[in-house]
Amino acid sequence: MSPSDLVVALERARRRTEDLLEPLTDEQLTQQISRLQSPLVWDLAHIGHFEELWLLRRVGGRKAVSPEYDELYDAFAHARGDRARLPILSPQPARAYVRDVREAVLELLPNLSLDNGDPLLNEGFVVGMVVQHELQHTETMAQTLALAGLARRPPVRASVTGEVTVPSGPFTLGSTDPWAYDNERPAHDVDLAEFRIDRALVTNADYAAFVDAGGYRNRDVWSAEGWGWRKAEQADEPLFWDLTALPDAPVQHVSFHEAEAYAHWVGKRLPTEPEWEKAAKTTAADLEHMLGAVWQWTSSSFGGYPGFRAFPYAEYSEAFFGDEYKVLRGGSWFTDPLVARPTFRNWDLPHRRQIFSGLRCARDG
Ligand code: AVJ
Ligand code: FE
Repeated sequence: MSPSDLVVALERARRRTEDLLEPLTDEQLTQQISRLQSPLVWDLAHIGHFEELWLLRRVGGRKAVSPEYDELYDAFAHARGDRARLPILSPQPARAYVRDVREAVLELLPNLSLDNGDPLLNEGFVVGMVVQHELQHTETMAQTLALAGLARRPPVRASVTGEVTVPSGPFTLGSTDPWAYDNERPAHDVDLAEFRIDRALVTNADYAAFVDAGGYRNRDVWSAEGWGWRKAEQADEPLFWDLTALPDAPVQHVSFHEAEAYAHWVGKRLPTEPEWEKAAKTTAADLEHMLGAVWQWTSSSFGGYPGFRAFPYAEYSEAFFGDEYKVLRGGSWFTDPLVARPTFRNWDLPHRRQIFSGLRCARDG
């Protein structure tokens, strides 16, 4: 990674942010579109604040631009649904802030030594982290736009059927990529029993058969927690379920509970995280849309690999370890290819479905 590669990556992420926000009015940027999401202008300034914090302050030794931003743009300090009421920057000053931070970063970058033994700088890790953070927030903002009825997705279509058998045996779970997150490390060998995994994602037509067959009233295919969610939410179809949607496009905006119930209904199950990654690494040629179509729910809770060490901060991954969060794999149609890698681990609460989430079924071999 040379400094100019880092500049290219930073600029690509910024282009995606600008392309997404450019057509929006100040009203759309500042309003609380949903309690589930931040106002878009919060995400924007938070992107700048994260960049300021890690690149200008931690690496560059600069003083804070404005000390109150540390609390205003701390994702743990206020729930998403409360952020519109905070004294956050309005669109014009937010744009100016992120632009000024970036300008200072571009001045700083050529003077950085990327192999001085500091793990934060090794291979440009911290710049990669800032780039990925921005790209992840652009997807969060795209979810907000989906809730506002403003997100369109390109028509990805399933074109294969059947399953692939993944033979038993060891494979390497995790990543040695210098830009991988702490939760992808350390890479380690895992031995799995034989399993089968569907070559295609579950489509709208597949899922419509489940809805039409009364799947949402069929207690037997839901977990206890899933059934409780379904009743409380009065869910009877996916979020934004659109009967005019392409029947052979992957279903999206399903919760973990819905994904699990669907898989049970067809006599299958969700893949575990290691199964998903082994399929992606060893049989990808036989599988369609492993990356970049819809996030795929796995049956696994989010946790650290053996020997996990939080780096460079515990609030990225470790704060979310435990039974509460389920892991999604593969990236969505919106996810930048830098993030949608076979080892990347996303996670969310099992009832969330404003995310671009679908599923692929698996079963024992
Ligand atoms: C990995 C998508 C769950 O949005 O909470 C953004 C990514 N971390 N800023 C999230 C993240 C810090 C994270 N997810
Ligand atoms: Fe963030």
